[in-house]
Amino acid sequence: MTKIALITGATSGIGRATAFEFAKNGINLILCGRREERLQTIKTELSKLTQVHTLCFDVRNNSDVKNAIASLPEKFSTIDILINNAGNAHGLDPIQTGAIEDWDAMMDINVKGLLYVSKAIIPQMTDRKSGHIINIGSSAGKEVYPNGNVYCATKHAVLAITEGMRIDLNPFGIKVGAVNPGMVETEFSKVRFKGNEAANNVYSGFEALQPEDVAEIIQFVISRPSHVNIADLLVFCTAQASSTIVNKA
Ligand code: NDP
Ligand code: 8X3
Repeated sequence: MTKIALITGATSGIGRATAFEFAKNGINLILCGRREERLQTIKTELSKLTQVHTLCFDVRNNSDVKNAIASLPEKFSTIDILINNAGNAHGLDPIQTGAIEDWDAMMDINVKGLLYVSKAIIPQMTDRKSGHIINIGSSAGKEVYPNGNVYCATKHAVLAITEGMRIDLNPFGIKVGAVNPGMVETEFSKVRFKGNEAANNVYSGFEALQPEDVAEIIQFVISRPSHVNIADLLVFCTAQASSTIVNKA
């Protein structure tokens, strides 16, 4: 049976690469993001390989999330795989000078947005007693690094939510797991540094993970036999040993 995956944050980086990887593997796609034009471009490209539906909404707005999921046409309404990927870091400042707007954005998108999307989709999974949820955490959810404070807190929360979901959804046979990458070369740093110069240096001097590397791992995770659930996976590029140790040339 052809599966349907809903991917949040599919307009860029890891989410976009996952959409391409899933399409190659014949999975039908519901692609989400705020940038409608990008969604349409990706839909045009991937429609050659699989069936694609797009949903344009901000994960921060719970009623928009609910309306978007409720609007799905019949043939896309059964979601087998949920990839909770939408998220970003906003700022890299010590706690004493961090901006409230950055903290709000990270909490609202990375934590509350993930919960809103999950809440809109989980009931159909519990009804069917099947489904697979993958939350994109981060190495920042495993350790805290200088100036990472609130971003790290949101990713620690993603890991706690993942464990909570896995426990509560266990009686329903629903798989839940987290994929936690280290540094991946995407638009992540452009968002974190708001387009400032600092964003240009983040991935220089070493070979960072590419979004396609993470997408292949996600494809591996979702393609395990039904009795196998990869609960928690940490992946670094070879040059990275921890959040603060990167072997740069
Ligand atoms: P990108 O900036 O390339 O992509 C982020 C995606 O999230 C975009 O598609 C964006 O879409 C979407 N998004 C952001 N805010 C919202 C919102 N309010 N509502 C809906 N969608 C939103 O970054 P990455 O691909 O790197 O990040 C994806 C995930 O991976 C994030 O959760 C990030 O924390 C995590 N991660 C990233 C790492 C890295 O080093 N890059 C490492 C570890 C984890 P749009 O703007 O169109 O809404
Ligand atoms: C993204 C990786 O090291 O910038 O989650 O926090 S890091």
